[in-house]
Order: sequence, then C-alpha cells, then structure tokens
Amino acid sequence: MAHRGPYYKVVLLGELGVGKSSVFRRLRDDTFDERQPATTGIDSCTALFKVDNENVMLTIWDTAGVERFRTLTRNYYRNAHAAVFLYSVSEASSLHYLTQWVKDCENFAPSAVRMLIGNKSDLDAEVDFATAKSFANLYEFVGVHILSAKKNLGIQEAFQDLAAKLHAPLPRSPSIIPALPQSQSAPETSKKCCK
Ligand SMILES: Nc1nc2c(ncn2[C@@H]2O[C@H](COP(=O)(O)OP(=O)(O)O)[C@@H](O)[C@H]2O)c(=O)[nH]1
Ligand SMILES: [Mg+2]
Repeated sequence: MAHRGPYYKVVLLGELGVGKSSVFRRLRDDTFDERQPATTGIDSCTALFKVDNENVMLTIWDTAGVERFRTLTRNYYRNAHAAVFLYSVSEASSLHYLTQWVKDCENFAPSAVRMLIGNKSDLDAEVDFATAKSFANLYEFVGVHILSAKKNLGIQEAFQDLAAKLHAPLPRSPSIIPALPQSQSAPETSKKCCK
C-alpha cells in the first residue's frame, strides 16, 4: 500500500567509512556488504515505524560517498526533519570530526532533530558511552545509540526511537503525502524497507 501518513526526511551524516551506507542498506533491504561499492550520488529509501498506532515513514538519505569531496550541498539538507550523525566507536577521531558536520547542519538545517549513532559496536571501542553522551548533550542531540550494521544490532531500535521523537506530541509539522484517488494509487513497491 502507498503510504498516506506523516513522513520525515532524515539525513545521514559523518565521515567516510563510519558505516553510513551500511546502516542505510540495513534499513533499505536488510543486507550488509563488506566491499565498499563505488557508487556516487545521493540515495534514499523509506522505512516505516509504528508510533502510537500510527504508521510513520522515515525517508532516509545517504550521501553515497560524496562526503569524501566535502560536496554535500544545501539540497541534501533541504527540508530535513532529522540529522543522524554517525561515528565509529572504534575510531575516536570520527566522533571529533562530527563537530564539523554539526556546524554544517546548523547552517543548512538548523531546526533538524539530531541523533548520535556510534556504529561498529562489534569492534573494540575507542570511544566509551559517557564520551558519546557528553558530546550529544553539548550539541543538544535527542539521543545516542550504539549499534552494529555488521551484526545487525540496534538499528531498528535507533530509528524507532528517532521516529518516536520526531512524531512526539509536540508536532514538528510533518509533510503529508496527499491521498491519491484510487485509480492513481502508486503501485506497491517490490522493495520493503522496514520490518
Ligand atoms: N566491523 C564493522 N564494520 C562495519 C560496520 N558497518 C560498516 N562497516 C565497514 O566499514 C566500512 C565502511 O562502511 P560504509 O558503510 O561504506 O561507510 P560510509 O562511508 O560511512 O558509508 C566498510 O568496509 C564496511 O563493511 C560494522 O557495524 N562493523
Ligand atoms: Mg557511504
């Protein structure tokens, strides 16, 4: 069924190699690929979450490698309701570099809700949770989640939490996809992005 309820645009941010595309692929079709595909351009997918008995759709955008050239543009951030900042728990510098991404986000999407995600929890951690939490407090993030795209741990929980925070009683004016007349209903998509 085509989704007719609220949806929120979520952009993934963070240094090259922290696992943005791996998290994205878990949400898109629950796959994990060790090899880094050499794709460029921006990719998006949707994932549905139940919040207070309502279907809330997140449209998740992945940079697909263009962050390497620091060419993430205004267009990527445009109308983003949330920004998910990823770092790798096994690489402390990837958390420190997020300060630059926070600055960019303040410029391009100042009202976006911010969430911090520490990926690669299956590896030895260089960053402890307390450090991540104080980073999150400093920059007014709404939450911190530690997860592993490789082991498929914690991803659904993190994005479920984000959907709940975005769709909290204090409304953040979701964009609404208007209902289409029956004859124009979009065909069911073959790819399911949520569980
Ligand atoms: N051990 C481990 N490796 C991961 C995990 N997530 C991603 N990777 C690896 O980290 C590298 C970069 O991942 P990628 O998703 O391309 O990062 P991106 O540049 O931020 O999009 C790839 O070799 C992935 O296989 C994880 O949870 N655990
Ligand atoms: Mg990528």
